[in-house]
Amino acid sequence: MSNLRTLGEFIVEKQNDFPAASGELSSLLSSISLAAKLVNREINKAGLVDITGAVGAENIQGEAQQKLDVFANDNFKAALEARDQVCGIASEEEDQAVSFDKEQNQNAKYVVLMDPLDGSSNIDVNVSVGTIFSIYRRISPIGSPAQEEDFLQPGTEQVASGYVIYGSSTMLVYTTGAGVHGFTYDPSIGVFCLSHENMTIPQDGFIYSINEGNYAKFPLGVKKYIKYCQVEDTETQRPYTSRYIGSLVSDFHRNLLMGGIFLYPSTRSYPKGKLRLLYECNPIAFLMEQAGGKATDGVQRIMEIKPTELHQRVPFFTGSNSMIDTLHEFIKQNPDEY
Ligand code: P6P
Repeated sequence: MSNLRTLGEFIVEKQNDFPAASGELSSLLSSISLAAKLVNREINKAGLVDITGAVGAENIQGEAQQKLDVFANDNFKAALEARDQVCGIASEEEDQAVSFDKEQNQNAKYVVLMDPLDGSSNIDVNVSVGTIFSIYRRISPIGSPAQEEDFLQPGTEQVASGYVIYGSSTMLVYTTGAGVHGFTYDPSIGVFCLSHENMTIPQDGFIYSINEGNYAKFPLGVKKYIKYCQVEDTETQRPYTSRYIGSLVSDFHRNLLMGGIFLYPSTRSYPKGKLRLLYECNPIAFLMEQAGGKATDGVQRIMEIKPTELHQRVPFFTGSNSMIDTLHEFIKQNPDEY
């Protein structure tokens, strides 16, 4: 008798972790896993069909939209709209939030924010990419269209978040506030199977992840932390290892498993940081805190930031507690100087 536990079975088992929801989470997450399987199939053959490369359009971020970005966005949006639990979505690929019109959607309790294909510029060079999602209860009245306020809630209000990583194997990792659980996709049976129950990040880490090409533009405190990571000191196992893939989900997933710190500071080019608060930093922060780590903007918890606009960016630091604490010391000693 196989001891395989599928995503669906696990969610039902843990149903009571998702307050006041009779089966809604399982249906919501199964729609996400369905869309993930479709995106996974297209990514795995992207090199064979004309689906890599740019569509010639730009998204609101001013980034060239890759064909798979659009494919992923449309598939996740359709999968979520087809279920009765979601009244609207916000997406990195959509200029405005989308309120679903059908009655069964307007009677729904939840909104989903997502980056449908993060790191998609890496697809053409066969580097892992990911989908990131965040689930909130709506604030606006049930039975009405979703409103902007539903999407501008602080990360502490998330009821669930997760990511899909399309890597050497495809995994779905999520939390509902009761630990972080990872499921590996078995394409031969088309099912996500539990492979990493209760994922926790080591309290100490020895990997730092940052795009050092931007070193000259970093705040002084971050520059001093990078030099700290590079100094030889056997007692603290430095120099640390530098690992940076340039795909948030991949860098995050590796550090979650092995310990480490990911840094995307503000720079002169991105004075507010590059990563988006609502559909990159908050969902990742929820997972990291549930895994026993930290996620901040260099000063405060990411999840306590009150959002002001859909696509706002923030400086983002997340990882093992001891590494985040050390970084904060350097930032405190060297207030924002470049
Ligand atoms: P840079 C991908 O475009 C992304 O949003 C994240 O996945 C990744 O962590 C970051 O940008 C990489 O940015 O400036 O180092 O190329």
